[in-house]
Amino acid sequence: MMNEKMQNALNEQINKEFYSEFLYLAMKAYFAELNLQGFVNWFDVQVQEERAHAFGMYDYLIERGGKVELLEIEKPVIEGNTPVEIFEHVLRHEQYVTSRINYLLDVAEEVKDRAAISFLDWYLKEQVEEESSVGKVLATLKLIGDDKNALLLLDKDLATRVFTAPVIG
Ligand code: OFO
Repeated sequence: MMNEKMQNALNEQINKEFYSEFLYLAMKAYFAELNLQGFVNWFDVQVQEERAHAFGMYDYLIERGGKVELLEIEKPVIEGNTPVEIFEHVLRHEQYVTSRINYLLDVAEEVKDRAAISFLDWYLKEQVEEESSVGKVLATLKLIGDDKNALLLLDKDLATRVFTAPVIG
């Protein structure tokens, strides 16, 4: 039986991962309107990753004999009107998610759930990668400024991103 506080925290995080999927779906549509297909692809990969993160926790709860409780997913709100502002929002969002994974680890430590600590370590490493990859795109966008040709080059680069189903845990 899983500790109730741990179980609740995991259910809340499942919800946050699905919210992330929704947020990135909304951002994908923003870039589709601009016809920046490489950015569309980048967000499409991001969407699939978030779904995989949610399902990773969902499967884990079931595996541990816990109770999955699916919570209402909020309407996503994009902060910003330019690619730079949107990637600033993505970075803020990922930093927030990192803080939530740290909170989950705090709970796991508090209730002495070593199995959960080991499971959540994967998410912590994933967040380091997420923040880093988002930070790189943001830094490039800032360098690009108003240069449309450079933006199209970045778009071409982002078109090469491929989703690989993660092996979680
Ligand atoms: Fe699930 O890592 Fe982004 O939010």
